Amino acid sequence: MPLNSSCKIVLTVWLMVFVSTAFLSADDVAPRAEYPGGFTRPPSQGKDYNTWADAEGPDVGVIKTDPTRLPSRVDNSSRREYPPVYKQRWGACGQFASVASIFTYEMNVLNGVAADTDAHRFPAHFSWNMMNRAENKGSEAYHGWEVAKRIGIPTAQSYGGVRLDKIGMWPDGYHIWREAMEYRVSGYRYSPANSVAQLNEARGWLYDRNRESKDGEVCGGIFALDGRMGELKKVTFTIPEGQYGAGKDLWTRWGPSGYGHGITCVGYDDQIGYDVNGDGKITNDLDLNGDGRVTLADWEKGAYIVVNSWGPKWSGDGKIYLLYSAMIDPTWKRGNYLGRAEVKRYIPRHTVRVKMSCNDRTNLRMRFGVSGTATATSPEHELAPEAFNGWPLFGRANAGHVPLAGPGEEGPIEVGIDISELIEKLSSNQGKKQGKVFVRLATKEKSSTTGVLHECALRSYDERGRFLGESTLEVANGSFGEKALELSGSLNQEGS
Ligand SMILES: [Ca+2]
Ligand SMILES: [Ca+2]
Repeated sequence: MPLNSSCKIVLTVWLMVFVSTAFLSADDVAPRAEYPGGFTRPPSQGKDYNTWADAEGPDVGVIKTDPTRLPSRVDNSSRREYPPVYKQRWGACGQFASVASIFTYEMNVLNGVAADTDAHRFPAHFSWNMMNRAENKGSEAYHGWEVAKRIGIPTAQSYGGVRLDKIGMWPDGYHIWREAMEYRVSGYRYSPANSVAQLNEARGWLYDRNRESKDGEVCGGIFALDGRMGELKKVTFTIPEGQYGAGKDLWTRWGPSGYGHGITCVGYDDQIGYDVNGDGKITNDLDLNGDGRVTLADWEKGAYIVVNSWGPKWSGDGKIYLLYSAMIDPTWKRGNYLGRAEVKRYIPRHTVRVKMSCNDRTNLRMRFGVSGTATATSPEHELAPEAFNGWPLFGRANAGHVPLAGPGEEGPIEVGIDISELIEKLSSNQGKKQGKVFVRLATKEKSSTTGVLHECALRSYDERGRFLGESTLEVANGSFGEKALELSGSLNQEGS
């Protein structure tokens, strides 16, 4: 197709701006963050919600890097920080990708440890049970990353494994919730991989996070992606004998039908290819889709390395190649994007230890408040933790209309809630926070939900996370329901 004059002008401008970047052409769209739909962030937060706002690393496309530095192959699943290939239980693929694989890998990179023990692995089911309505429901990667932002994720060691045997269970034990607070996501981002420039940014993230580190060892990041899995046999091929990667399986495109499946992109290999159009050659310079241009969509060579949570024996080793060109699929928009997460460690300074029961955890309404005045009768600042207010962040997804502990589990559990953010609003006197703390337990209006508070205590920690002390609030008979239960006490903890 001949270029018309306006295209020629655009082409000239592109060449002027990117003349030093060999890969870019008129068809290339620069790397950028994007929010293509409700699967990339919680719709309740509106279109201005910046999922990368609290991250420290540079945003997608901010740093211009030289793609010629990139090696032809990167496989981060062979690094010690990466956990084993898991076999998922129930429809928790989104959390096996976003938390059990990606969060685990990133946290181990941050901490400099190997994923060789449950103490350095993170469960798929903790975050899943925050949003699956206590049923076998699917999840998005962002659900896990938002749980990790707002609560944290406990290790598989304290949680009782990467997966549990029953859907919808919440952990019983303050120490599990307290541990979770330390392991957090600071930000997450989706970006398209539909042009060569975007592909190079993605390859750069997988190789060295586009930091172009000059000091020896580099360590790349990994991605969540959402594949369409129907009629997979039609798009799965084994690389023939005599070719690079012979015997390995490859997806030439997403399945022609079906629904989304959360999987993990751990690397790439530029040499892997497949003769998609059957002309006897593996090419990147022929127009295979007949649109008159040669773009990434036409490439037969170059593939992502994908880990699937269908077990270590699936496709030989639990992994498969996915052609770069497969990510350009107008019939499967979800499959056009890669999601990354940045993690951080965090030390809470003030928490609440609560032992309680409630016969419908989604109808629970728990609020904490503080006032700087010891004689105050109402709080100046308040905090309503998502998990104990029915997860308004997740819209229709929630933890289910089941008891606090899980389906059929009427008894109390002990949980921990971080209220550092609230206490930090109070002024200090000689390093000690002073004021009054309020606790309000209620239930959703017009519901018949009831609960019983057994124990409620404020805890404080020093800047290294060492326990300083606990002060107990008087609970009285602890019952709440149509009538709210309100407690208060002065903030007079040791060291607080
Ligand atoms: Ca070919
Ligand atoms: Ca083409």
